[in-house]
Amino acid sequence: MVADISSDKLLLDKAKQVLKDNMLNGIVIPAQGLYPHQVLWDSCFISIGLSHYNVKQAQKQIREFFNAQWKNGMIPHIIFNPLPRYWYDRRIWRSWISPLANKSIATSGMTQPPMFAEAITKIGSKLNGSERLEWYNSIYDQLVNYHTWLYKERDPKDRGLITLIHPWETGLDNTPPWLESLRHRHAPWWVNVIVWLKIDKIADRIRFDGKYVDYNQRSSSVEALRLYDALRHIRAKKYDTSSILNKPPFAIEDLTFNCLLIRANQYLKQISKEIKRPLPNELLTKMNSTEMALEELWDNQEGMYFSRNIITGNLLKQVSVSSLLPIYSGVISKERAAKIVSLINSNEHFDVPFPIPSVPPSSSWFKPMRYWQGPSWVNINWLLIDGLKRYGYVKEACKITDITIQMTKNNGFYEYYNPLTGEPAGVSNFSWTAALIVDLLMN
Ligand code: 9WN
Repeated sequence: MVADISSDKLLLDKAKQVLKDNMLNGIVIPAQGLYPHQVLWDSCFISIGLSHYNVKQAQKQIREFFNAQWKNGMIPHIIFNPLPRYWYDRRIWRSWISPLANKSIATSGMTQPPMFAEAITKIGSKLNGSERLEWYNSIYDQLVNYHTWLYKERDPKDRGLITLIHPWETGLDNTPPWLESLRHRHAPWWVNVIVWLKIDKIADRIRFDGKYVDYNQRSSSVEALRLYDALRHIRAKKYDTSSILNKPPFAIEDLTFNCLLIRANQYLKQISKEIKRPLPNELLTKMNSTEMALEELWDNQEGMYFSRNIITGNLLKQVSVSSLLPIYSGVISKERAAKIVSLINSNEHFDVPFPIPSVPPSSSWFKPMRYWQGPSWVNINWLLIDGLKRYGYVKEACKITDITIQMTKNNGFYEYYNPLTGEPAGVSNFSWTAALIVDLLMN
C-alpha cells in the first residue's frame, strides 16, 4: 500500500487533538464522561503515544501510578480523579480500608496487565543518555517491587504463572473464558431476584454507562451486577491477597496477563542492564519460570493456548484473541508462532474484513458489537503487530497496521470496531486508540 502522507498527517493531528481533549486535571484520561479516572494499561498505552511528542506528560502518566503504589508493591488499576464530582467511585472501592493502601490517593484494590516496563522503555528511548539513566533510576526500585509483588502474592501454586482474581484485572472484562467462569460462580440472591423479576431491563435503562454508549455494546446488566458482587467479596477482605485466595471469587492464570508479563520482564531486564543494577536472583528465577510455564497453557487437541482455572486445574477452552498473544510474549517456538499465524490467516478463525476480532465469528460467544466478545481493539492489534514482526511475519503485521489505520481514518478514534463491517462501537475519542495510532504512524 502506498502511504497517503497528507491524510496520515491529518490523522496524526486528529489523534493528538483527542489526547489533548481528554486531559482532565493534568492527566490524559481514557475518555471524557465514561472513564474520568486514570487506568493502568490505558495510561501505559497513552504514554507510548505521547512519548513521540510530549515526553514530560508521558512520564507523568506513568509516575502517577508509582506514587499510588501500595506498601506491598501492588499497583492498583485505577487512580480515582480527586475532583469532588467523582467522589461516588472512590466510595465504591474504599481503598483506605486496606492498611497497605496509599492513604492520600484513592485507588482501586486490584491490578491490570503490567505494561509499565514497556512504556518506561519506550519513553526512555526518546531521552538522551543521561536523562534516560536518570529516568530509569528514578523508577527502577518501585518497578522491581511491583514485579516482585506479582510473584509473591499472585503465584500461590509457585508455578511461575500469575493468578487473577477478577475479570477487570485482565483488561478484557467480558472475554468468554472469564464469562464462562462467571456463569459457574453462584450468583448472589439479590441478583437472582432481579433476574427472576425480570427487572434487569429497568437496570439497562438507568445504567451510568448508558449515558455515553449503547449499553448493548457493553457487559450486560446482570454480568455487571455480578462483577460488582465479586468486587464486594474482595473488598470485604480488605483487599488482602491471602484471605481473598482462601476463597476467591475467581482464580485464573490468565493468558493475556501472563504473556504481557513475560514481555514486561524482558523490558525490566533491559532496564536493569542499562543502569547496571542487577535484579534480585529470586526474582530472576521467577521471571524465567514464567517463560517455561507458558507451555503448560498449550492445548494439543485444539492447537491453541488458553487460560487455566487454578482451582479445577482445567484450561478454559473458550476461544478468544488471548490465544494469539503468546506471539507477543516472544518466547514461544517458531512452530507455535506459525500455528498462531495460521489462526490469524484462517477464515474459520480470526481472518475477518476488519481484524483482529476479540472473539472469532465461528465461536458461539461471538457478538460483533459487544465489547470483548467480538469487536476488534486497537491495543490488541498493536500488541499482535509487534509480536508478528518479531517472528518475521512482516506481511501480516503490515496488513493489520494498514487496516487498523484505515478503521480510524474512516470512523474516528473509537473504543472498538465491528470486525465484520469496521463500524465503530463503544465510546468515541478513546485515548489508547488515538495514542497507538500516533505510535503506528510515527514508526
Ligand atoms: C472496568 C478503561 C477500561 C479498560 C479495560 C476495559 C474497560 C472498565 C469498564 O475500560 O474496563 O475496568 O468500565 O468496563 O475493559 O480494558 O482499561 O478504558
